[in-house]
Amino acid sequence: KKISIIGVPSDYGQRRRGVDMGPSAIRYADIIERLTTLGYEVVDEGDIQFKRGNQVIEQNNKLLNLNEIIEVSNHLANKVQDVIDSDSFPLVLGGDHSIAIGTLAGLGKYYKNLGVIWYDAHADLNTPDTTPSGNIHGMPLAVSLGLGNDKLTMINGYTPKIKPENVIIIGARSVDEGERELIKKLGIKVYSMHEIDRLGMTKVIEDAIAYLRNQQVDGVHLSLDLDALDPLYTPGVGTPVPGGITYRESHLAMEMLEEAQIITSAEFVEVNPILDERNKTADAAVALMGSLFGEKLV
Ligand code: DIR
Ligand code: MN
Ligand code: MN
Ligand code: MN
Repeated sequence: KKISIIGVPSDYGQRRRGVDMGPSAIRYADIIERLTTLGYEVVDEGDIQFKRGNQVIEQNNKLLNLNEIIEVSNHLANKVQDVIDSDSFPLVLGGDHSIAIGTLAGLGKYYKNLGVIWYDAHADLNTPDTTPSGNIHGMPLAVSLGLGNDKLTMINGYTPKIKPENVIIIGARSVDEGERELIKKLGIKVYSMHEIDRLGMTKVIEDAIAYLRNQQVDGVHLSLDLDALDPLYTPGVGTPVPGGITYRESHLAMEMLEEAQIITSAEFVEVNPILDERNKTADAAVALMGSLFGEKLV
């Protein structure tokens, strides 16, 4: 039982500074101790190295900081592959959600039928044609499906990284028009807040697990954007949306995923300590990681 922590201090996928400090905030919230107590060998791989500094705004107004994100993604994809090669569980700490491009580019080299649980208030299915913001953190799911800018879709030399029928979005409540059309066109499974309210989180996760098993996936990646939770519980995020998933529902989801022993890699993104209340969001992230890795209340 080995977990490798990979920090990705990137804020290039959006315009609010501070999310590059997410990995520090999560380490400060005692992630290593928490997982070590559960009996894992925890290896901190440190942070991915790349040039950091002022964001290059408007280099391309439909693909903000494109070149920087390509560099981060390449480094991260390589690191994720190294971790899998060492028979360890890749646990990636963001950074904004654009880092998922690199994570999935690494994972896709090993998993030919990877399942993905995208736990997020947003669908992250924009392309340069549909983006309302130019922010690449609104695009990583589309990019991984092979849609969008070629330099992004071709990271690590191949595309697509995942298949639409293996993706499940949970927690959506802020979806752009182009994303809505893409969800329909590709038939992506979405449990929006409506389904979570109506069915309850227990049924949502049971269904999600059954669906992925039926797809005969060879692994499942959990991409958890802390803005999936209601901003009451995770205020330290760049794009908070009210009406979100509760803290307890999220723990339940993690606990059920752990019981099913289905998750083979994970990333926790969008923790921005500058926007936070005394590291509450990183604390929540670490608590959820505890549940995901088998912490029990009694
Ligand atoms: C919006 C916001 N859909 C965009 N996306 C965010 O800019 O593309 N994703 N915040 O997490
Ligand atoms: Mn470099
Ligand atoms: Mn996201
Ligand atoms: Mn989001």
